[in-house]
Amino acid sequence: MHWQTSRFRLDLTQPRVMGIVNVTPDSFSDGGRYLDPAAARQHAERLVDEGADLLDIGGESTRPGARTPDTAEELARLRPVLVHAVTLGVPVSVDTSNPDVMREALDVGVDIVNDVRALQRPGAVDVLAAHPQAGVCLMHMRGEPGDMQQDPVYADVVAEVRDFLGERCRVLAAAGVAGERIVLDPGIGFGKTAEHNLTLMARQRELLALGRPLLIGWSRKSTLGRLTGRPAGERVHASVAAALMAVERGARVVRVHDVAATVDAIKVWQAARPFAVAPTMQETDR
Ligand code: HH2
Repeated sequence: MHWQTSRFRLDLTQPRVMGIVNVTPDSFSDGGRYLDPAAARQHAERLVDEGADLLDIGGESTRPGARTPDTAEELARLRPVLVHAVTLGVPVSVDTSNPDVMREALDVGVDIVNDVRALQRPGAVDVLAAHPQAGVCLMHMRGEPGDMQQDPVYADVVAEVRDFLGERCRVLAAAGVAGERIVLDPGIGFGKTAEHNLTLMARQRELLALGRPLLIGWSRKSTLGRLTGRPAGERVHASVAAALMAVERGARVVRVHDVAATVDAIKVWQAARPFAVAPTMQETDR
């Protein structure tokens, strides 16, 4: 199992950690912290040092009610950070729904387009189809950030997410985008109540029937706040627990803010799998 991207063919036989860099004034958990390009570049380097296998860089917050920046504004935020990130030796994705931003990002060497709107904006599929092998993450969202949390209703959230993602895969296949370039994401928190999100976790394995790797983003999300009673900045433990559960249920990429903690947790998980090679102990095992 692998993910074909512009510069890297990413082996997904082991779970991968995607570190988040939000170059935004208004992201829900770290808005404004990395709006300055120097701070964002430094943060990207730190995440790679902490063991991130990929970086996801976004210039638009998708939190409920956030304002959508125009193309010039989004690119002004992203460009200096992307140009640096592609020198760090890991695949870089751009978190955008804007086809003009996707094109520019791919031109500066970005490997993956991560689109919470699953390439539904006019022209977005064409950008990916025109590129020989850029990777793409297609995410499910019900509605738009402005209204998505206004009482979302599903007959069967897992079936609806699965059908939507399957349909988007067919659209991309028809446009000539090879399946090996595509990863799928149920979109935790995007037009979903806490119950919907937890149902997606409980029945996550059903999404594996789509035949493509799953990427999941639970990091610091409000369902974890509801479960723990903690604000976004204090959800690291809950986020690690959710990421590990997602991995256990077949996710191949987890999108996280707290890279070091997640990397440690996945190391423990990997070492304890029945088929893992036992690590050699250098000192007395305690
Ligand atoms: N979540 C967020 C943004 N982009 N992309 C994918 N594929 N999956 C996700 O779950 C996902 C995503 C929201 O998190 P964050 O980037 O921290 O916040 P904001 O959108 O406010 O910048």
